[in-house]
Order: sequence, then structure tokens, then C-alpha cells
Amino acid sequence: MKFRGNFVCQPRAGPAESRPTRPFTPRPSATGSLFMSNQHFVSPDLIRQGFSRAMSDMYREEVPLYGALMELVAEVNAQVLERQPALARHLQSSGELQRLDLERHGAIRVGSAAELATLARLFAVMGMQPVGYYDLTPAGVPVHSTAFRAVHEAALQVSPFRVFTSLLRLELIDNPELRSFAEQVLARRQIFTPQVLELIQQAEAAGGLDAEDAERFIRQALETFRWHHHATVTAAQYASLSAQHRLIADVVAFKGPHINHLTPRTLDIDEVQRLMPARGITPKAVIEGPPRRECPILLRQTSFKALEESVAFTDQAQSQGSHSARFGEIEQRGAALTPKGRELYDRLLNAARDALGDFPNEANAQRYNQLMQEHFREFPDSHPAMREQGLAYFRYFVSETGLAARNQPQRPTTLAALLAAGHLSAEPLVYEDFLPVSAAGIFQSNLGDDSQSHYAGQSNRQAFEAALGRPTLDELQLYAQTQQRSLEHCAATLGLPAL
Ligand code: OOG
Ligand code: NI
Repeated sequence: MKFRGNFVCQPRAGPAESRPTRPFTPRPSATGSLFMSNQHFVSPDLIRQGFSRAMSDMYREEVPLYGALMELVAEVNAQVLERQPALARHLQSSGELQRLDLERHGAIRVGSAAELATLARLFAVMGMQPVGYYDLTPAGVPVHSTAFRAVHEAALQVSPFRVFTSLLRLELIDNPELRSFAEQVLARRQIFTPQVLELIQQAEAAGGLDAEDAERFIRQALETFRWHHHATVTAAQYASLSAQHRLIADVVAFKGPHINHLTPRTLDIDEVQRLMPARGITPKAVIEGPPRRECPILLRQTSFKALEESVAFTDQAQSQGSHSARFGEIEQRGAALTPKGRELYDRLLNAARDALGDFPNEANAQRYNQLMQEHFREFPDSHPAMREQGLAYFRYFVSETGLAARNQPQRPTTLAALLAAGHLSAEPLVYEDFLPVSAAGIFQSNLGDDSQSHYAGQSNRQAFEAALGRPTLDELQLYAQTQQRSLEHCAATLGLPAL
């Protein structure tokens, strides 16, 4: 990794601190800059935080409904925190409360290996690495994907911004003429500004960017994700790409990989879903992911339909065409599951879907919710049970009692005994990633149900990683490492050899 150890302002919120993690706010310097300039390089985490804000501002301007959604989510989150003081305390001690308003993910789709590889370098400047491999072809969407995000708990605390990034699998287009047309169009476009390419190179060579360059980087990087009103193909070419798959037209026919949604995190997705229609937002019928529970797990998501936007094709003087790509989405995040927990989740989800016998849709939504509730009764719904059965990852904290008893000879020394005596507490790790079945549901609802295709292609992680120019990281390993670091920190604080 290029960036090592010289981060500025990295808040090292020790997991063993019993007092709540402090919210992190960068102080503006004398020049009004977002970044501290007392050291040479700006922390990649702060660049990511600044970029995430700039992206949100841009999207709010481009898609007014996003602004309305953000307001609704903020209102519901405030109500939940007021009504559930225990939840507020949990979120405070895990540090999630402090990052809640900053939290969002976006999604883009790119068309070639070269574009993906450069994106990986662009995201690395902001401390984001490719985590996980998602194959969407079994769901009839000709892409495979990864999520660029920060990987260390301290970095996630500064900005948990993530980008679900998909690469179009042109090899799955069965019409050879259309395939080579798409390849040619993609080969001709440049989705990065010359300045951002220079800044990426500079960051790689020098090991970082100073405050001024970091701000220029944010402005220039943003250009890649902007919406372009002018298409790069004729109306007829657009129509034939779209006839193959609407997603292919979305990737190939435009100047760049416009950000297609930006998703805030809510503490009560059912409540936001219920209130959406009154704000002029119509959500999809079914919430993706696990059912509602006392102790949320993984990720629940719902989206609203893409907007029809006017576009100008190359053979048209004015905006006579239209295209729909951009949509809205909300999500509720819960505990990260261990391989055992994930297996149980997948089994119960599949069983509920098998019992439904069809893709969840408007007509069968009620029955689907009922089936999900029934099947998921098998998944323990309390943190102690999930912890004892090894279903979720946790972070451990030393309590005041634990600190006070540190020097007593009779104190407990095993993890279970320390937890039972209240010397340690445990908070589940928040799930930072995505779910392939849910992502397929989100893709489909926004592309229209008529766009389901069947692809013979195999899942091809190797080809994806070759295009990316590096391997993707295993998210389960990242959670296990965070859990392990917290155990080590607790052991050190209590003066115990290991836990
Ligand atoms: C990405 C769809 C998947 C999610 O949150 O799972 C997604 C896309 O439409 O490009 O956003
Ligand atoms: Ni999404």
C-alpha cells in the first residue's frame, strides 16, 4: 500500500475507552481550508470525508428528491434516538452515532478494465479499497462489482463513505456487432479529467497530497461522477443498446459513470418507507435484506424508481431523448455476521424465497414479509445469543468497573467471566458491505422488471480482479481483524496476557 502511517488527524478512538468516542470534526485552518495544514499531507480519510460531502452537495442539486429524502431520514433518525435512549447510548459507545449524518453510499457502473483500474487508483487516494466481489449475472444483470470503502475502524469512523462499483461484462452481449460497437464507443471516451490523472500520479509518487492539492483533487474527481446531458451516441444506437439491456445503454451511451444514487443510513427503514409517499417519493414494494428485528443484522434497503431525464443524442439538436438511470435509496445497517451467521442468513432467506415461489413484487409483498418473519424466527434476536453462538462480530470495551478492578487478585480473567461481571461490554460491529441478492433487487427495480435476462456466463472473480489490477479484500477477514484488535486492546488495558 502506498499510504502508510503518516495520516494527519487520525482519531485513534481506543476501543477500550469506556467513555463514548468523541465525534471527529476537522477544524478549518486560517485559510478557511477544510484541512489541517500543520503537516505536509492531508489524511486520505479527510479527503474521503470532503469528497463524500462534495458528492452529496452535487447530487442534491442534480436530484432534488435526494434532498427531500435526506430531510426525512434526518427527522426519523432524530425521533428514533429520542424514543429509544438505550439505542442512542449503544450507538454513542460504538461511535456510530457520531458518523450517522455523514454516512452514505453511492453506486456507479463502468465499461472497461482501464476505467475500473484507474478508479481503483482514484479511490486509493481517498483511503478506499475494493472490498468483496459481487456477481450479479445470476440475477440477469450483466455486471460484476466490488465496494470501495475504508477498511480500518478508525478510518471508517472519520468517513464510512462507500461506492458500489460495477463493471459491465461486455462479453455477455451475444450480438457480436453490438458488442464491438460498444467496445469502440467505450474505448473513445475519457472519464477522468487530465488534472485528476495528474493528481493521482502525484499522490502515488509522493505518498499523499497537501491541502491545496487535496481540494483540487476533490473538485476534479467529482467531474467523473457528474451527470451528462449530452449522450455520445445517436438515438438509434441508444435504442439498440437499450434493447440488448437497459444497463448496457446506461454505461455505454454517456460520457461518464454518473453516480446513480446516494443512500443515507436510517435507524428505522420501515418508518421512512411508510412516510415516503407523503413526501412525493414512491418506494419499491419490498424491503431487501433481513426482516425487521429487535437487533438489526446486515443490511436492509429500499429504493425508489429512476427518474426520466431528458438527454440529447448526437443526431439531435435539442434534448429530445430521455433516459432513466438515477434513483434514490435508503438503508438500515445492523450487525456484521460471521461466516456461520451469514450461512444461517442465506439459508433462511433462500427458504423464504423458495416458499414464495416467485421474485418478491408488489402483488406478493405481504406474503413475502410474512414468510420472512416466520423463517427468521430461527435467527436469535439478542446480542448475547448472537455472540455466544458465534453468529456476529463484536467489539469489546472495558467498563469503569473493569478498570477499577484491574489490580484485584480475584478478578475474572476470561472473556465470558469478564462480560458476566460487567468488566467488559460488547457491541456488534456494523456491517459495512452489501448483499448480492439485495443488490440484484435494487438493480432490477430500477431497470424495470422487463429487463431480466439470462446469462450463461460464469461468475468470474479472476477476470474482475485482473481488470481491477489488484485482488479484492475479504470483508470477513476485516471484521475479524477489528474484533481481534479490540480484544487485544482490552487485554492490554486490563493487564491480561490475552483474551
Ligand atoms: C447498484 C445497485 C446495488 C446496493 O445498494 O445494493 C446497490 C447500481 O444500480 O448500480 O446500490
Ligand atoms: Ni445502493
